[in-house]
Amino acid sequence: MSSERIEALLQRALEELHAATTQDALTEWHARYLGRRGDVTALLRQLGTLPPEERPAFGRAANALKEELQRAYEQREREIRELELAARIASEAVDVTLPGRVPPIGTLHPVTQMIREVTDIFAHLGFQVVEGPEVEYGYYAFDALNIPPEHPARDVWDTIFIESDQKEIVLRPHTSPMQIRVMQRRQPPIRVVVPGRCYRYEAVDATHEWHFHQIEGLAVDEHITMADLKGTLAEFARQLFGRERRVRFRCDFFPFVEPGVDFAIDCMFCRGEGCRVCGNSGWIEILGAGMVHPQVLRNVGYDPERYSGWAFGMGVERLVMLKYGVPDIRYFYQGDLRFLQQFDRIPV
Ligand code: FA5
Repeated sequence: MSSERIEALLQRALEELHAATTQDALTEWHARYLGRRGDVTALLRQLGTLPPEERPAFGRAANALKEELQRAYEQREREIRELELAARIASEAVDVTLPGRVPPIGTLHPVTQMIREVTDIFAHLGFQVVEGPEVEYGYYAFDALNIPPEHPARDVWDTIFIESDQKEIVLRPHTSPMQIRVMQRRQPPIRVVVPGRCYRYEAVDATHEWHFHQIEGLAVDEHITMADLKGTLAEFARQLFGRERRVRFRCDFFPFVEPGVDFAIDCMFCRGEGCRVCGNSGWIEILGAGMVHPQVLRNVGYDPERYSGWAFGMGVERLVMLKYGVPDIRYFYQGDLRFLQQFDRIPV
């Protein structure tokens, strides 16, 4: 074989080596030229077939070719490794200047927000927040509250009964049973508010749910009067609905208070002139309240000659509806995020 052909093989191999741009192409190239069946290996094998006088020169040339290609191969391998690394770094690059994706974290339910707002107001007026059972004995839900078994007022609560045979067990229809539980456990002075779920066997409509929330209030001490009730509720209403609110107390009946009242504020939508929200009366009823009935005090072992007190109970959904103009109570429990996300002031 002439030195021209060795030179031609060298040129061809080097050209193809530079055309290889991946590890795979490089491996293929190596097999083609330097592998066991490669062109250079085949060249070296021809050595034995040459006349002895040509062998040394040919051997030197072929070995030089092999060494040069081996060097070029190693060099190209380094280049390709660097190229591939650079491409990977470019494709996996993270642009740290891009704005982050904020995960949706949800918000507190409007009823939870309102419970916190109301209990905060009362906490600042010196009331403690307590909670009680949703599954309740009939004794606490009715009897101890001066509602005897056959009293027609018992129907008023449209109660869901869990057991009615021996010991009456109900889903509490109001938070008032907690008046009894708190007074049984403690001695006056008592100032508590009790937020919680209530249940009634109710035909559901725009203002009535079968499951809703109330906040009960109870203050018992010596010399507690109706004036304390009026002052406390007026201050509460003004903190929640605005300092300019006017308030109204009218007679009402609940078996566990005497006298009983309903408490209303002037309508904040029409400023008392009369509109759809207040039914053209100019007033919006917020809650029921009254002086704790002497019989209820006796039922928990308090002396009504010494202690007096007042209590109130308000519907939480009703407060949210008033404050934010929600037209239908059913929105609260349908889980529609489009509704709930409007109350995103306080993240969880
Ligand atoms: C009571 O439940 C009395 N326990 C309140 C009370 C406590 C009076 C202490 C005196 C002393 P009433 O049934 O009116 O009262 O319910 C009070 C509030 O709960 C209502 O004004 C209303 O806002 C809310 N409420 C009652 N039923 C429903 C219902 N089905 N869906 C939504 N809210 C309701």
